[in-house]
Amino acid sequence: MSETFFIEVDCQQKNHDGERICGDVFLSGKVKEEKRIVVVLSDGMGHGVKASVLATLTATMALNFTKEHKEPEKTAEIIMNTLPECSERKMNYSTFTIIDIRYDGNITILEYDNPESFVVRNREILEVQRKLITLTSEKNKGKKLRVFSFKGHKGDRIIFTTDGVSQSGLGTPRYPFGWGIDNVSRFSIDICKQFPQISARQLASRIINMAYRNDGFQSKDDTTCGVIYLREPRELLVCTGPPFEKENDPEFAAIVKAFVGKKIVMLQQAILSPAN
Ligand SMILES: [Mn+2]
Repeated sequence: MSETFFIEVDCQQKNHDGERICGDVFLSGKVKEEKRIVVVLSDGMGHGVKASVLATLTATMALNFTKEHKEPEKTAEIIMNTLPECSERKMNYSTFTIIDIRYDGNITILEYDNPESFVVRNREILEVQRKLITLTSEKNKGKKLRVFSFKGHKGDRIIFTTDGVSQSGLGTPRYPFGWGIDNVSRFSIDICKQFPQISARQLASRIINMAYRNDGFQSKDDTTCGVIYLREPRELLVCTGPPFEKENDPEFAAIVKAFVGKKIVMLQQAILSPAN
């Protein structure tokens, strides 16, 4: 039986110092009929408008191809063939992370050149087996995609960033080689221990703010953190409408009473057994 959870998706960003536009692009989309959510993060090379255009192109293609179930290799090839290539370094102008979440908890993550994403489960980093896909077409020969799948559980948090986060603080005495994704994972675990119910948005904000601090409050790159939190669904009861038929009022009141009563019981249980 699959657990029921709500998929909370959020993303926080800081632009490269002095830029008014972000060169990292985050997109997400629902495929309601298939019970899926696809989330994409792309980092366009450089910063400012040019980076933003490249990343928007990449993210849009990645999102739409993934929605349509195109194979990862094909998606990657099309993106790489569409985008211009840096003439000196023979590198593509943008990177991407694609996360495909099914409501039943089956999650697949595909990465190209972005820092490795990670999953926090029960205050630990979930161990995953990454598979390397090497592209074979003449133009993109040797380029590597990383892919892994896992079954998500209630409480899991998937955290993914651009290199603006992992390389924050680069060259400072504290982090001569940058903050590093291991430190980002440790930091995330600490935050989740401190605030077991922290929302996707708040966790992403804390990570971004720390990266910003590492960079001395002048971001050296566009900095993005996305968080997907498989959380306990929250129930909401909306009561509205004019009282047309008085004789139905007690029934209406009973629904509200039952709902509120259930909430109080749940609240008591939560107080008696705080989440560990
Ligand atoms: Mn970057």
